[in-house]
Amino acid sequence: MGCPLAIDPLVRDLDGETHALREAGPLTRIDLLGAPAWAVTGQTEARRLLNDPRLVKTIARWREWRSGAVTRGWPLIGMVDPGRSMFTVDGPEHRKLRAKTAQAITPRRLERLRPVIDDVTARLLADLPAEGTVDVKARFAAPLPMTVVSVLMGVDAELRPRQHELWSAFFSLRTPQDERLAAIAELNDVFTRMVRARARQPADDLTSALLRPDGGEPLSEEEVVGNLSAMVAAGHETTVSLIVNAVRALMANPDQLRQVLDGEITWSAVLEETLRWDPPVTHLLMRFATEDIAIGDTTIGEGEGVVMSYRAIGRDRREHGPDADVFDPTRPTRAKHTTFGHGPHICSGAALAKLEASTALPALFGRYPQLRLAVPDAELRHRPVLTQNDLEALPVLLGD
Ligand code: HEM
Ligand code: PLO
Repeated sequence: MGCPLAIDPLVRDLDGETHALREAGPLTRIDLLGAPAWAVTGQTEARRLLNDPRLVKTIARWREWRSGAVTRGWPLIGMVDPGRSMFTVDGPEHRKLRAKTAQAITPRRLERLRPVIDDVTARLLADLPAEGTVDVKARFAAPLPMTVVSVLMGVDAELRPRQHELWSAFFSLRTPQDERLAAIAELNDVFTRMVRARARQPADDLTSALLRPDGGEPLSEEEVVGNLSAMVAAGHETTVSLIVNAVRALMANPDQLRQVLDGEITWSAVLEETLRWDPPVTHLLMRFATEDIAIGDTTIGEGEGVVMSYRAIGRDRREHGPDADVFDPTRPTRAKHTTFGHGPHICSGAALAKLEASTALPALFGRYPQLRLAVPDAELRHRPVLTQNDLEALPVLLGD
């Protein structure tokens, strides 16, 4: 077996890393800041493993955790040991923890959020300075999902700026570990206070709904806090990148942008191809094997960790053909990606993410059809976030 491929926490060459992973095969050994794991880069293998009950979320099954090789000092610990929520349990318990949130964001219930999405989009657009270089990430793409998920869950407006800072510290691998652990503790405090307030006085939000037993067994305070934290983290951190990466891809492909603006290519096709080609999630940490699992000519050993490397999975040539590295919203397989996951933990917020992006993008390009990058594309940099595909900034010129 070759040397495990070390994943760069500073994300200095994301395309290079995605290619190296894909070329290493559908299952390959990686090094995650000192911890060994398997990376899955093939779509067929990913789907098979995501439906395999022998792979579980609980860190108690991880060999490196049991041996003490990985501790809370490991920078990625917040992704694999964040406490109890739908994200960290499996089987019947998982179904129970997930049911109410999944029901609350069905397409029908989402209609209630549409006016919020429209209003926030319009306000953010109106506030953009018409001249000079504008960071569309900071000024447009980032505030929308944070506001929408906060309204959905009932997070008060005055808490949102601090939330933004705390999540940013949580994800960045430049954050010293003691500061990251402090940010995790503060987030947990804020959400616990919020859940207690809703328990005393329910409001018309999903956090209050999570506290209602509705004839079933009630969730514990820890479970409600965990689900709230999962929704806020997942609901904002991913959708920002979907909007940013779609804007970037269109600016780099002016012919396709023209076809989109002329109505020859749909916004939905642009979103699906962005989700495949440059997805919001680079690596999804982590699942653990409860017994040896044979897949192809590889065996994942009992206790080993498995990462879904979604960006490499989107470039699988067996699924998308020899030109899988080309951004092409007209490709027939554009929607046949696995970017929202697969199996029991498949993303429950996919419809919401698409609703937000399919409101934001036409509004932005409709208002500013001349939109173009203010710096060469090659100068754009990623944030030091191993799991998320997160550009530092997207500087553009809006007008003529
Ligand atoms: C789970 C991707 C947007 C809420 C997931 C998973 C993926 C994913 C890959 C599977 C995790 C796993 O296998 O453990 C994305 C992408 C998004 C997006 C690419 C945007 C383009 C959202 C939004 C929300 C959301 C807007 C909520 C408002 C969740 C939750 C889970 C999840 C709660 C955990 C589900 C579970 O473990 O049962 N997402 N997501 N996501 N997502 Fe999303
Ligand atoms: C963030 C820390 C929370 O305390 C627990 C949590 C739950 C859901 C996770 C989220 C964390 C990180 C971002 C994840 C999200 C589910 C989907 C989202 C992984 C660990 C993606 C795909 O990026």
